[in-house]
Amino acid sequence: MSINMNRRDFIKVAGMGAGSLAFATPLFDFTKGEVLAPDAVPGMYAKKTPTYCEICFWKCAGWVHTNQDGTIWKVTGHDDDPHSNGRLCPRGTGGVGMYNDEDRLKTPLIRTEVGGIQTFREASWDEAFTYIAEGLKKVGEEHGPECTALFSHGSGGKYFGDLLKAFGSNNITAPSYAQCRGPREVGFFATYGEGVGSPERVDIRDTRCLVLIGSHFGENMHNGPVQEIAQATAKGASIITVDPRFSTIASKSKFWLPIKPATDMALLLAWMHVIINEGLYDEDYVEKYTYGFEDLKAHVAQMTPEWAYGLTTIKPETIRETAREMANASPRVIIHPGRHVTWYGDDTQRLRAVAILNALLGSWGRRGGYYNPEKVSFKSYPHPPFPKPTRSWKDAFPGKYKLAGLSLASGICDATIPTVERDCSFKAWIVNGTNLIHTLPNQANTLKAIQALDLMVVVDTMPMEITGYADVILPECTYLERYDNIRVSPHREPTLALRMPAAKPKYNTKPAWWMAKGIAEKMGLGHFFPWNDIEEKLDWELKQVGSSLEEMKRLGVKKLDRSYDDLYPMENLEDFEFNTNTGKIELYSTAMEDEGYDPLPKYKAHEEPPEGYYRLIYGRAPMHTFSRTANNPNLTDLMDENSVWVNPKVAKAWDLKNNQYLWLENQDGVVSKTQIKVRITERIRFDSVYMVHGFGHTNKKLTRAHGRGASDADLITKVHIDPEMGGTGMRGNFVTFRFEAGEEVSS
Ligand SMILES: Nc1nc2c(c(=O)[nH]1)N[C@H]1C(S)=C(S)[C@@H](COP(=O)(O)OP(=O)(O)OC[C@H]3O[C@@H](n4cnc5c(=O)[nH]c(N)nc54)[C@H](O)[C@@H]3O)O[C@H]1N2
Ligand SMILES: Nc1nc2c(c(=O)[nH]1)N[C@H]1C(S)=C(S)[C@@H](COP(=O)(O)OP(=O)(O)OC[C@H]3O[C@@H](n4cnc5c(=O)[nH]c(N)nc54)[C@H](O)[C@@H]3O)O[C@H]1N2
Ligand code: SF4
Ligand SMILES: [Mo]
Repeated sequence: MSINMNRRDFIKVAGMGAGSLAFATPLFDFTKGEVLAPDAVPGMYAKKTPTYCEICFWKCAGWVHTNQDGTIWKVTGHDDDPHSNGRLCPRGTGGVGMYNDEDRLKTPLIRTEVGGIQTFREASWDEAFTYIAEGLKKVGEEHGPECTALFSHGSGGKYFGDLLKAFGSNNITAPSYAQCRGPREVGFFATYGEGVGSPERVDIRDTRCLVLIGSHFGENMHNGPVQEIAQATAKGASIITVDPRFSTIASKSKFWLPIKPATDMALLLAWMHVIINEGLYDEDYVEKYTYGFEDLKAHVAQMTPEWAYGLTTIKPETIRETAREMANASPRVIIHPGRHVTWYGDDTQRLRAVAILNALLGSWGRRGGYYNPEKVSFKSYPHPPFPKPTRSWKDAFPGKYKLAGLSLASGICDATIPTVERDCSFKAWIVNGTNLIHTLPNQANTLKAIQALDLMVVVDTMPMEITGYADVILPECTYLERYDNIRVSPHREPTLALRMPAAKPKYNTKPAWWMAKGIAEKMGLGHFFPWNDIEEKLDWELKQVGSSLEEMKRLGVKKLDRSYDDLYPMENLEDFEFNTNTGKIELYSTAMEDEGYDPLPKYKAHEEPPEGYYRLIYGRAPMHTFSRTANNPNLTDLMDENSVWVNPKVAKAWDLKNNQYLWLENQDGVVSKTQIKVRITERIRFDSVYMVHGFGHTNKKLTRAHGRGASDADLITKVHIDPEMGGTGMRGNFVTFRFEAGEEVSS
């Protein structure tokens, strides 16, 4: 790596021995679909234990099946669970590979120096906790506890969050906001006074028309929508897919609009133009519920399909035809809000346009549109009040990102790099379940921040890239080996779901709750974790809502009744006051205006690829989740590298051959650290290339993932920041082909 790393070198040498020979052979390989009948092997089907999946954040509830000797052999869906409806996706089924992966982190490790070379040494849990407690306290004394931050993605984050809050810091962040769905929440909140939430409140199963702008279900394997799309299409629903790539879902759609990337706003505005000018909108709904219709009408008056054609390359007739298709289905139509929406930096505004279009068609609060979700009102085990921090990450960005509803992972990273103006930068990070090297854009910036830290603790299950920069590594056991908080996510009906250990943790690994409580005790903060063990805490919490741990161990999932019959609150134009300044759905956003942002979404031209470069776009593969599954033995069996999709015209111009390996170089001269295979296909436009995110691992300890495929994250050095909420637009990077390695040698 070119960056100076004296303070914290990436540690390549395996400093660990314990358990490294312990190799657990999976009972058998069921990834190719040959799931044995329960009685196929005597004694195989001995026990099932409730869980909810951690392979992605859809959190499907299921059962973990163990055989007589206690070995986990498969995970299946839970029939009563609205997230999974009894079925897991390929990744969830392959979750057992995470448990069996022999490359797992096995024991706590502490950075040390031997003969001038940095390495990790094995440590006891007690030693590791003492090291962390002292490190955090030192930062607290020298700079204030507010100079510590938690980056977390996943269940254990709640416990480390409580640890940080008990210490006096509120700087708790996840990449699922500024790198994922933040702009969507802000765009919808500004319009409806409510966000979309997760799972998304979209009533796909009863819709008549589903519009997908970039959302690539089928590759994006979120279980609920994928199942509901099948239900809806079986009942005759149509799908309109807008994607520069012929995605799996595009192939199942009535209309595929191969839009020129970065121009979706023009299409959305032209659709509004047609819907308003042809009188296709839901007049009663707009009249009763919305604010600013006349302003919107004037705003889109000139934004004709002919205007949009010049920008989007979508023919005017197709724009009209698809607008009519949506209107015919109204109000049972969903212009889907998407999920990973941090694309071009004007994403909050694009999502505002999506929100407005839904309002014109009267789909919010209506069957087949957007339903009103409910979750169990859940009380956490009581603890003393947390101290009030006097500073927060926001202080580093005066007057900026005023609509950010949650903290920004990228913002905290930026505020860790010291500047002369700022009196305190972040000095300690706890990183739990997020591989920031692959997750945050602009790796050089992330590494610069890491070099400025006094302490970095990484809690992970695998020796991912981020662990190589840690001072202390804490190995978490997998979700199949632990308790976590009760899942209470909102849905059509409120549910509870339990995750409990199906097997003893392998190696010297432990659950997050145990680690956070242990560190708190070392720091004299044990009273914030006033339960003896997690079972006591969960049982108390469950009893408050009329269940118990004993009951949940039997049921796994418990459905509760809704408190009100208001799944579709606007179905019959019932009175409703929205949580906005005007109490209405704000087509014209007064909140945006008050903060100095555009009250109506505007089209903004984005930079085009220079000659010989192509826009880098990325997405998901059905059998992998981000970078976290790339070493999973079951899932690498299904897909073990990504490829770069190249249009035949481009391939011809560069004389590329299918399956040829090459490197990619971006507009800033940054070269991918690893090689990637070429896939020549008409399914991608000539101005873009496409790859699946999550490959191109450089840590040699990932024996299956190391060096396989390339990482889009390596090439995302330019970031377009959303002015409203700080989301990091990552699709404004351009790449060209390169036939030799870059200077950076993979670590
Ligand atoms: N370039 C690029 N960047 C992106 C994206 C992209 O498509 N391209 N996608 C963005 C989006 S939408 C999101 S939501 C984020 C996702 O960002 P992340 O969630 O950070 O994604 P991963 O790369 O999977 O990193 C997860 C880490 O958690 C570890 N882990 C897995 N299970 C456990 C566990 O049970 N306990 C603990 N302690 N650790 C565990 C894994 O080993 C891995 O190191 O990334 C964002 N960043
Ligand atoms: N299998 C699997 N499923 C997952 C995940 C996973 O890791 N693996 N992660 C989950 C998470 S956290 C998230 S956030 C979601 C992300 O998944 P989604 O929210 O569905 O999709 P995006 O990542 O926004 O978009 C990817 C698609 O956008 C297209 N695209 C690129 N540029 C443009 C453009 O300018 N305009 C338009 N209209 N389309 C464009 C790409 O060709 C690609 O098909 O997936 C979720 N589901
Ligand atoms: S969608 Fe798949 S990976 Fe995600 S939680 Fe459900 S089963 Fe697990
Ligand atoms: Mo995401």
